[in-house]
Amino acid sequence: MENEKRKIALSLIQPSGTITLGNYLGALKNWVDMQEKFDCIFALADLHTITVRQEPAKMRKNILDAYASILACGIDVEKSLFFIQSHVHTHAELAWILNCYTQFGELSRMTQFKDKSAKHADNINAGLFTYPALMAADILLYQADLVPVGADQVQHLELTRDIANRFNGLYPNVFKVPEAYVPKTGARVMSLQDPTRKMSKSDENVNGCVHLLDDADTIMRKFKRAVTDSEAVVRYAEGKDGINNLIDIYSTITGLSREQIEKDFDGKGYGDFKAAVGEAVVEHLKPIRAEYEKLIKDKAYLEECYRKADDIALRISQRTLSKAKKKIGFIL
Ligand code: ATP
Ligand code: LTN
Repeated sequence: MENEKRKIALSLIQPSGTITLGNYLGALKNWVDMQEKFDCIFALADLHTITVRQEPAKMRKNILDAYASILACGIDVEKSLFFIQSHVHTHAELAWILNCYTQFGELSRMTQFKDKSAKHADNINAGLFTYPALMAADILLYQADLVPVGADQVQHLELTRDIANRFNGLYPNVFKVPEAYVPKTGARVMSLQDPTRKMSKSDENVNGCVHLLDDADTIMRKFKRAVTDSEAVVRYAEGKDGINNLIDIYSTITGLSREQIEKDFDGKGYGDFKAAVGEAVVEHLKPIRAEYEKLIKDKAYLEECYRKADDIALRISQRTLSKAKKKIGFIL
C-alpha cells in the first residue's frame, strides 16, 4: 500500500470575500477529508478575483483571512500543499498558452460568465471571459487526477478536460485529463433567503448567507429567519426548496440521512427544526473560528506556510510548463 502511487487531488478557491457555509460544505470540508486518501494540492485563486474589481486593502485582508480560515478548517500543511496562485508565475503563463487552444464559442457558453457579466454589466472584461483558461492552467500544471468542486464548477471542469484532450491530440502526453469530484450532499448549499439560488459570498441579502466566521447569535438569527414553506412538515420533497436545503445542511453536518432527519422531526414544527440546524452549525463551526482567531494573529507563521508551499508548487508546475512549451515549438 505504502508504495502505491496516490492520486493527486487539486482545487482552488477565490479569496474574494469571507468564506461561506456553502464554500465550506460544498468544497472545504471535502478538501479536509481528501487529505487522508490523496496527495492534495490546494491554493487561493487570487488571480481569478480581479476579474471583478477589488479594493486593494480589502483584497490583501481577504487573502490572508482566507488563508488562515482554510488552515483553521483543517488543511494540514504537513500533508498537503497550500499556496497562493499569484505567487507562482507558471499559472499566468500557461493560462496565456491555453487561451490560444480555447475557442471563443466554448467560453461563450459558460454559465458563470453569463451570470457574472449580467451582475457586473459595467465591467465585462476579457479576464472574466477567459477565466476558465486560467482555471484549466491551475489544474493541468500539476497533472491532477481529481478536482473537488461544487456543482457550479462542473462546466468549467468539462472545458478543462476538452482543452487538455485537444492539446494532447496535437502534442501527445502533455496533460493528465482530470475528473471532477463532486460531493453528494452539500454539493449545492442554497441561500437561506432565496433557496432557488446558491448561497454566495457576494449575495446582497446578508441573511441569505452564513459566513464561517459569523458569531453564534448571528448564525442562529439567520437560520431562524430562513425562508421555508407553509406545509409545516419536515420532509424532503419537490417544491420545498427551503426545507430541502436545511435538511441537506443538517445532514452534511451531522452525518444523518434525510430519512432519519424526517423521522427525528416527525410532528415537530419548523421553528424547532431551524433551531436544531442552527445549533448544529454553530457547534460545528466553533472550533474552526477559535483556530482562525489564533492563526490570524500569527502572520509570520502564515507567511512561512505559504512561502514554503509556493516554492514547491513552482518546482512541480515548471516541469509541465516546460514540456508544453517545448512541444509547441518554443526555444527553451
Ligand atoms: P462568489 O459569490 O464570489 O461567486 P462563491 O461563494 O460562489 O463566490 P467560489 O469562490 O466561486 O464561491 O467557490 C469556491 C468553492 O466553493 C467552489 O468549489 C464552489 O463550487 C464551492 N461553492 C460555492 N458556493 C457554493 C454553494 N452555495 N454550495 C456548495 N458549494 C459552493
Ligand atoms: N473557478 C473556481 C476557483 C478555481 C478552481 C481552480 C477550482 C480557480 N482555479 C482550479 C478548482 C480547480 C471558483 O470560482 N470556485
